[in-house]
Amino acid sequence: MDTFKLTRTAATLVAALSMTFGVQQSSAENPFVQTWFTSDPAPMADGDRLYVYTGHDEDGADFFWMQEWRVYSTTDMVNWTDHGSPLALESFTWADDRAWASQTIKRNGKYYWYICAHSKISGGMAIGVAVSKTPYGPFVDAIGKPLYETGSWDFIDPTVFIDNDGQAYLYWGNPRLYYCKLNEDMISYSGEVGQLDINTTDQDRYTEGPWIDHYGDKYYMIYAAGGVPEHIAYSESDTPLGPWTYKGTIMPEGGTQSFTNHSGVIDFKGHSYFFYHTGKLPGGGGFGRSVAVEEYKRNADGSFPIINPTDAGVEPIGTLNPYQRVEAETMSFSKGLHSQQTAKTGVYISDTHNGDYIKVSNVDFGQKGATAFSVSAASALRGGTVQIYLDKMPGVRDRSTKPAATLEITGTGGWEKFKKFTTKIEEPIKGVHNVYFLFQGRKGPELFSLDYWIFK
Ligand code: FUB
Repeated sequence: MDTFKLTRTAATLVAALSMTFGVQQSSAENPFVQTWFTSDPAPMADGDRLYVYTGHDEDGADFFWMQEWRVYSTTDMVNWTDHGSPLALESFTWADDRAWASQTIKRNGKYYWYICAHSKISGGMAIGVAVSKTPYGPFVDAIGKPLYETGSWDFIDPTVFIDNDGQAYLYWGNPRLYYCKLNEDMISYSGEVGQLDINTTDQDRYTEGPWIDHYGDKYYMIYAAGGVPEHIAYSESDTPLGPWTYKGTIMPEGGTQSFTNHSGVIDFKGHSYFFYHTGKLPGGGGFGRSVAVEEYKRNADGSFPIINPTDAGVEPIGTLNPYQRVEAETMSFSKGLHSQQTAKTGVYISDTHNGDYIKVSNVDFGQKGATAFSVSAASALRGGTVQIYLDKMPGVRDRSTKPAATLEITGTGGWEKFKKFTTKIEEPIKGVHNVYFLFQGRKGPELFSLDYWIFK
């Protein structure tokens, strides 16, 4: 059995153990996506927005049987918009399984999404590349075949960067670290595929999930280390191809409830962020992972501090304008919901039941205040109500926390037959608030789908 298969066998054992002993679940805002299980986060800043490209762990999975990749974005680091899944195994005629870790980069106005998947051509894992004119797709296979494969199972987890001199590099691999030099077209490479020695001790050995980071005049290779359960470690070099000096741990093992970890770092609007994944959502674990983020401060010499997982996540770095259409799939937290997407509506929120809710943080209503609230909703049944709470949800048997407004949604004849519903707000909402939309109705059935909302 090769190292890859050994790694996976150990992973299955760890997962089984965590199921046996049970995992404590959190409902805080980190992980920052609650509508689906998401994994292997890869951040990319583009203008005013930070995008995160993720995998999608299947509900109830007993392995990484992943079929699509997903995209989320934010301008303020707490309210995340779900852009759905603009790339899936079906996007690649040669891929038939394991839509694993990926990363996207922009060059010459196009977005290149490097992925790995199981190849029906070679029978191993292969590196592929998709391209789009926007960061959220639609993405198409850029070359109609794998960018690199030999039939080896090693070829997973691509990471990409463009150096100051314009040379782009692609790295990948488990349990070895491979690289190639990409051509300027970003969809072909020149020269041989090489292997890098990351120079670690056995305890911290390179395992998978590389992330290349260029900071100052140093190159940092960040990776999942030590076999499963994984921690995140890094090595430093003066060149993109080494020699590498092992620098230590960034995120220690433990506290994530996931036996894998997979990281990506980025600077955005003057802050430094470390993305990783955990198994902390209800029903999650080693094969039901969720992307999370921590803010960190780099040491003066460019090295990383130790970063520990938190349930709180990061502070907002902006406010949300409620007087523009806000997609219902933009939120800082939600309970009980999923998102769907159709060609007509795009992404919308589904699976609302009595007691479910959406939280949107740091909403700035200004001093004039909001006097009306509208939502685009659809229901094949009888609908229900959306209650708006400011800064606090009512507790159990709490009669003193009153909604700022209640909007009734009636049946529209279909889960995707959207109609605009509006209600007045008696006392204008002013200032900056965390807004909760609480859904109420008959206990049991789904209530309604939500496309967008807006205050006036
Ligand atoms: O998500 C599937 C695999 O698990 C990734 O490719 C690895 O990095 C690990 O996170």
